Amino acid sequence: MATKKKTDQDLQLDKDQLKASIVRHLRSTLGTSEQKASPEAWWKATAAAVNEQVYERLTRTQQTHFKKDTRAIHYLSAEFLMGRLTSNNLHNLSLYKICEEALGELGLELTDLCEQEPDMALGNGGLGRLAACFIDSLATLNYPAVGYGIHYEHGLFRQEIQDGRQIERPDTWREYGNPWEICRPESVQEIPLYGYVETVFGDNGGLKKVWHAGRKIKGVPWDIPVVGFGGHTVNILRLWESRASEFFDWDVFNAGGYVDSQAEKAQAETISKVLYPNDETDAGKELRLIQQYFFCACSIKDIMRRYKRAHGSDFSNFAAQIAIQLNDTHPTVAIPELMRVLVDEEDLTWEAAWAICYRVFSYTNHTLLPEALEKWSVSLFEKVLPRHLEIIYEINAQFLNKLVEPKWPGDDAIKAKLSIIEEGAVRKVRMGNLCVIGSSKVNGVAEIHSKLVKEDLFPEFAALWPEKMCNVTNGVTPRRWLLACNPELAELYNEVVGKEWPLQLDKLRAVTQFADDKSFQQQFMRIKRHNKEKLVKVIKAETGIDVSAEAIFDIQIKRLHEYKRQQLNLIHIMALYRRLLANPDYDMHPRVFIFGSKAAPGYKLAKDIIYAINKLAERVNNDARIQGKLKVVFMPNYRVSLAEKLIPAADVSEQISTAGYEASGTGNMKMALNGAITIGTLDGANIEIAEEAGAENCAIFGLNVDEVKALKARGYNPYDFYYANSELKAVLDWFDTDYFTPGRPGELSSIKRSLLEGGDPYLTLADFASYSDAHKLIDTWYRDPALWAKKAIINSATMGKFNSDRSIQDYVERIWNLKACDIG
Ligand code: 73E
Repeated sequence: MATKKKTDQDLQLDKDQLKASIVRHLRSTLGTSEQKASPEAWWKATAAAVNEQVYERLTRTQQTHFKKDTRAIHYLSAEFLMGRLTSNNLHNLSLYKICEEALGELGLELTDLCEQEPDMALGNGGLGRLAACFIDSLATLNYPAVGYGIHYEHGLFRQEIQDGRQIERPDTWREYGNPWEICRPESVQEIPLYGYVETVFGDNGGLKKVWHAGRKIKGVPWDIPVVGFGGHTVNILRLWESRASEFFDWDVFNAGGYVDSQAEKAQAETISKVLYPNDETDAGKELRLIQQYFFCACSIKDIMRRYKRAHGSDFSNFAAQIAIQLNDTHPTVAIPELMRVLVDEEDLTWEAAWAICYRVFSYTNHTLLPEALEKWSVSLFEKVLPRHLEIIYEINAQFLNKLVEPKWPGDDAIKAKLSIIEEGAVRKVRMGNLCVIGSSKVNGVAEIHSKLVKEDLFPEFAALWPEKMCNVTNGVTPRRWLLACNPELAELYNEVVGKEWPLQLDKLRAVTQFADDKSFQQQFMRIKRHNKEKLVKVIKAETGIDVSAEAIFDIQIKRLHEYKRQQLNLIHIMALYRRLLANPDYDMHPRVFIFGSKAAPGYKLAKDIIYAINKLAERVNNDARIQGKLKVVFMPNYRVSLAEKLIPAADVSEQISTAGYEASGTGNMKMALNGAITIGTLDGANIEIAEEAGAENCAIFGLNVDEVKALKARGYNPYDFYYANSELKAVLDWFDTDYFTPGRPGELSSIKRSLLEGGDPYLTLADFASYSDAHKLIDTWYRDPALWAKKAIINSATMGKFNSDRSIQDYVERIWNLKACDIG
């Protein structure tokens, strides 16, 4: 029976309906009552009520996409750092206000209920959060899209700080069930692993490869609905959970001996058990390769199934219907997997399959750091994915013979460099090269980064395919990173420029005309002050530290890595402390330095830096001599939901990476959008932020990319800077004393060692003096409230470019060639 399609209007709830629905779900879904329900039950009942709306719109979206047979983008990413979804879904469905009222009538605070939700921390940092912003924008712009990833049972570890040191505890985001995910047993997939390849005669008399898997793993999909702003399109994020398969090939497996079936099950489930906590480093572990293959193979099967439902086995439309974006090299194995499926299972010729394959895939590079560029040993590949290795060899042979040899005849050095296989004592598969060869487009994530990808990382590939390389500057969703996290500023903007800015962030530029307006400045700074006061309470609750909202809130929040240079911030704070001790009247506006950062568990120096920050904090915060002019706060367990509290309260945004190392950064965009002034190097998106806001509204310091290269080429000697700057020398020597670790001298020495004997690979000492000057400038600016307000306003109002909707629109035009699909 045909039912009349509901319009958005038909679906829209009023307060009383929502309230009734929440209470109904409290009773019938949560099995409790208003009298005894816990805050958690209330949160889940609210989510269930919201889900009624979500599911209606999800079904409508899926039916429309199917009926219109739309081309879709499939965003493959090993990480999606979603954070919390309740407030976001309410905002995107225009239900936030009425939900607040409905709960208010029930005697509850919506913001309190939102605090019940654990973060979905299925990512390490910027790369995972970018994927989350992108799927928000795709749904918002009504593009047919599916996010594909891994349903980690444990996301990024929870960080505790004990005696100043980081302790890792397991993350348990779904221990008691998560209301935003739906299990889809009807779409389970089975994935082969290990085994061997046999060559047989095919039906047409030709030779054919058959992969006899050593074992099979079940992939169970969990769907998280992704509600676009305005609630028209609801796409899905599909995350694969691994389970033991009922199927078991005893013939093959018995050859290797008996294995206890329980152990078998545990092994299968290990695959999606935990997120590797390494940001910007290659784990190089067998399980990681299996994780990557597992989610890629499940996703390719899922894409195939959906394509064949509409087109059968006619693959002539495949590349027109399907676009796949590889979020860094982590999903690269999807390329040989699609080749395998097309050639071995669908019987296409190699040439036909390849013509489809490279048109389907595109690759985003996120980093130039050598330690992050993935390489898998050939022997591991051969063991886990024997057929894929053969396919990679064939792709490589064709590439070298048909493209490299004609362009550089007889040049073996270039062949060795461009080959997918790295020769040496341990032969390796270079996933970056495979990505470039197997993709129609390759993009970097900020102008400067894309230039370096082209000129330094892949220059020969760029010479072969000049059209392939492009840039898409990152962005962030203004719904989460302004509308939801900074409601007072959002309201002020609504009044001044109207309510379109969450979709058209460029509209905020009109606010610049009030940058000099006294009364607007006061309103703007009153909001900042209020956000800081709220953060003061959070800091007290989380760390016990008292800070004053009078002070400048100077924030560095990001993963801990030497190239991001938290150590530069640290030594500068120590320098300020020394100045204050030497001269109690040292003239500076009170400053609170706030850090939030997780270190990879095996990254010793990063953990030492966290320890040093905490030890410095203990000493400084309890030193009456400096009269509260300096405070240092390390906020434990930095995560998306904490970022939402820190960012609206930031006066100063620390973006101090060594130029050339931070591909883009996205925290820099979020803080500027919320009215913070950037102190930063000319690196990544900082360059474009300074272009938009005006260099005079940022505190830019340090060596630029060319100067970094030149200094390294000349031969950088950190001792030159150590001996030339007595303050710097004194600060570094402080690390060897027990001033911050009473009775335990040397506990912080590793930091000094890395900066001197270690050669200071990230040029911390070279940039110190310039960084210190930039901080002095910040201090003078802040002491002129009108000047500061003006700069803060201009920063916030000029961040329109960094809307992730703009990034997605760039991807659509430069790479994906997609059409928006009207659902209404
Ligand atoms: O500059 C950031 C960038 O803003 C970059 O470091 C980060 O990606 C962000 C989004 O484009 C990034 N993460 C990783 N590589 N680049 C990475 C590498 C291996 C594992 C996990 C993350």
